[in-house]
Amino acid sequence: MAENRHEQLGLTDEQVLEIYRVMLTARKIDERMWLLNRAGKIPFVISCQGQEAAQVGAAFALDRNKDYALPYYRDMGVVLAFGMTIKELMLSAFAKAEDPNSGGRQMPGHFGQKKNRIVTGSSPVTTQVPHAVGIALAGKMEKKDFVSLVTFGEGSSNQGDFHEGANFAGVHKLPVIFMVENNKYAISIPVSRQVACEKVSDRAQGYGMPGYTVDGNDPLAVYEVVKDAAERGRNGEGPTLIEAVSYRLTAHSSDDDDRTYREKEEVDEARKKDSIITFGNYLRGLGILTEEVEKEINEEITDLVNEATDYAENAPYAEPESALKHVYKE
Ligand SMILES: Cc1ncc(C[n+]2csc(CCOP(=O)(O)OP(=O)(O)O)c2C)c(N)n1
Ligand SMILES: [Mg+2]
Repeated sequence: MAENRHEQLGLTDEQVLEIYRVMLTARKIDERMWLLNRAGKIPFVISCQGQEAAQVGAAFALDRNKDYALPYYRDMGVVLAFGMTIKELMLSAFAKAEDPNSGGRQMPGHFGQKKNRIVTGSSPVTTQVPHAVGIALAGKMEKKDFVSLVTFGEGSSNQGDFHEGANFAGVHKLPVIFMVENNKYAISIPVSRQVACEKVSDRAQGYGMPGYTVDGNDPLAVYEVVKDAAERGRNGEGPTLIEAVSYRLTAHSSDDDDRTYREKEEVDEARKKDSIITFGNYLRGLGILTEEVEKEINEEITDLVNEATDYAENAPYAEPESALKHVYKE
């Protein structure tokens, strides 16, 4: 038998299987979206592929009935874990009126859903960081004990918004978890051309908070460090910077051709560490993901994705007359 690593984190077999299910759901939705895009049915895809472990591991370490998520465009795993449904994600991909994120008005990946405390972001990267800090400040002032999780790419960690937000949160000891999803690229720019320090987490010291770099392909490693960060936040000990290192398995978006700036061999090598495979193997090794369970989960998710695709494709677009809704006072 393989070593059981989740028990010592206080996770049950059911919980780790659920983590895997959400990761696989994100992957399968994403794969479907690429097919729909290439078939000319949806305009744009920006993938989570390669980052599911970090996203779902982090979300499961939070109190998903209380904490706030300020995700970025790749965070399908985060928003699924926070309660957004497959159908809702598909409605967004098809830009239909019923899309809960924006009624089909925003580009896909601009996640926002008030009832699940998923806070909508803007297209300029990293603007969600000061928002997360503001939410944490409000929580502290109102003596509530929630934390806010804000995620962004390593490229985005070079934006002023990150540095301003991190500094303010450090000074005021706010319950914010800054999680950098380091997928090694910012569109065509490799990480070696983005940051001069060795690890993005090294930056934490400058803002008076602890910084950790963890394997972003391992949901348990991410879970552990986010769990600790949430506890620190709730205890009034302030923010934490976490860097989850993985690899972007797809092109930047459906409008990008990554063959122009990276070798196929590099991508193939990274695929060997794909968390869907490696975490699946961990669960198989412990007899949790048996052949029977795996077949059942796969069929279940495929059915749900099929259903969601059909529903969203046939759903109506917003009425043209509603174009100015939320723009001017009504
Ligand atoms: C302020 C700003 N500058 C540039 C862009 C264009 N842009 C969109 S995504 C992106 C790359 C971001 O890279 P990273 O933060 O590493 O996230 P990743 O896409 O790799 O997950 C850029 C430059 C933008 N949206 N906003
Ligand atoms: Mg990146």
